Amino acid sequence: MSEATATTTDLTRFAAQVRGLVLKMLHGLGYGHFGGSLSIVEALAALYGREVRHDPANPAWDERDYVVLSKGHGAPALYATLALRGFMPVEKLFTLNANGTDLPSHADRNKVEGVEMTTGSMGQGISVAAGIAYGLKADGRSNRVYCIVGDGELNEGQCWEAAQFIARNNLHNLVLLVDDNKRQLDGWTTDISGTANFTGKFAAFGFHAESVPGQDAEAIAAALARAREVTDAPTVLVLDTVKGAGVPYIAELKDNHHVRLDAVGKAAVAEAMAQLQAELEGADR
Ligand SMILES: Cc1ncc(C[n+]2csc(CCOP(=O)(O)OP(=O)(O)O)c2C)c(N)n1
Ligand SMILES: [Mg+2]
Repeated sequence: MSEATATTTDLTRFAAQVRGLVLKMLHGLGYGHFGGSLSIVEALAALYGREVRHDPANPAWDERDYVVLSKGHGAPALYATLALRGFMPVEKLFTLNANGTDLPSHADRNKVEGVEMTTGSMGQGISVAAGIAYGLKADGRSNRVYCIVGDGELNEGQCWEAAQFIARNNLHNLVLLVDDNKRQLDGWTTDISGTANFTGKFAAFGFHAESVPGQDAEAIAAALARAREVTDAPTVLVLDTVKGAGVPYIAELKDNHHVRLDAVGKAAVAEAMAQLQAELEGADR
């Protein structure tokens, strides 16, 4: 099996490695987008561990699949995943946000190999993903496109314009993954934009819509495999996730979107890191 098609048999372990690196990066900095990085760890593990055709030695490979992280502030998790797949040395991760860094806090395609789209302005990535999928389909190519969008991000009208376009053109080569972590920058999504029911909304737009346990990498991988078989509609996977997943201290914070760690927070995150490390080492024995 070539690098390009290598898969990870143990997705749970892969996810734990990604989560551990995210924590190490943000703990070292003392601040960052903890909540929205931690909730997408399993989605990224399923994508890069099993589903996405990629070649770290040739990031621009013609046959690659495309991942667009529309919620660009989740970049630490994407960078960690790419590093573990070999797109960059793991040590480079710890330059996140440093002066002159090539790893800005939001995903940047001009600076990071493997990142397909520069994102951070909510709502734009999904439109770009639609365009990529449209072009690939028009050219009769088999590459697939995956787009991770936030539940709060779906407040943006642009997302629904893109959803109409995706359904109208039956872009079944595209899978949307909604990180339904119930929270956005300034509170609970239902308090801000009303009832969510994303599966119902996307189904009404013409999508094949599934609800998936979003902190279960195997379940996500299975749903992604099912999506390949759906050719009469694009697929959306609404991932039932927790903002700050894997770190109770972060998940329970009132404001966990962008967290600046105080002494208590530093200790709590350090404890979560130690626990993850022990689990990974225990699994090795
Ligand atoms: C167009 C635009 N408006 C506002 C913001 C500020 N902003 C950054 S993240 C965010 C909330 C995102 O919430 P969600 O999509 O639920 O992300 P997550 O829960 O994963 O952090 C907002 C409003 C932005 N980046 N872009
Ligand atoms: Mg959210």
